[in-house]
Amino acid sequence: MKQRKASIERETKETRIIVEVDLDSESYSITTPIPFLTHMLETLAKHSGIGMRISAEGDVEIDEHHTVEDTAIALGKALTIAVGDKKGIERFGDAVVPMDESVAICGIDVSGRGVFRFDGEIEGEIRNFKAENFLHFFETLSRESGINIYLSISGKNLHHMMEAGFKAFAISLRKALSITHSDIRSTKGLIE
Ligand SMILES: [Mn+2]
Repeated sequence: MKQRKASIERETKETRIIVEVDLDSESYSITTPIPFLTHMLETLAKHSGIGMRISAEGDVEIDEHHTVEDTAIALGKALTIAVGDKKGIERFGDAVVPMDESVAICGIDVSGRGVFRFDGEIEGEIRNFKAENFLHFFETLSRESGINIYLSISGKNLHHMMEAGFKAFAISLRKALSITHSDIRSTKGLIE
C-alpha cells in the first residue's frame, strides 16, 4: 500500500509550524507554547491513531490566535496530502463521547469540501486557550483538510467540553480514514 504520510513546514512573521502526519503509524510528539492546545493535540493523536509530530512556535504574547490558526492550517494541509485520492477510505466517521457532565457528538465526511458546523454554546478560557480559538481551530482545520465536520457539545465544565470535542473528532477521524474497501466511496467515482 502507498504510504499515507505528509510533512508541512510553514513559517510566517507570526509563527513557525512543522507538522508531520503518518496515517498508518501511531507515535506522536507535540510541542506548542499553549499547554491546553498541546493537551488537545495529544488527545487528537492518541484517539485518532494517527502518527503526528507537531512543533509550533508563535507570537502568543500577542494572542494565541495566530499559533492556533496556523497549526490548524498546517495540520489540515498535511492531512489533505496524506489522505491523497481517498481510495479505500471509509469516508464517514462519527462518535458520541461523554465526559462526566459534558457530551460531544461528532460526524465527519472526508468530502474534499471542508464545511464546519458547530451546535452548542462554548465560552471561557483555560490559561491561554480561549473557547473561541477552539472553534477557530476546527473551522480552519475543516477548510484546510476538506473534511466536513459537524460538532455538537453541551456541558458545564469547559475542560470537559473541549476535551470531549477533540476526542469525538479524533474517533470520527480514525473511522473515516481507515481503509475498509478498495474503491472510491462515491457514486460519482470521485470525492472532491
Ligand atoms: Mn484533560
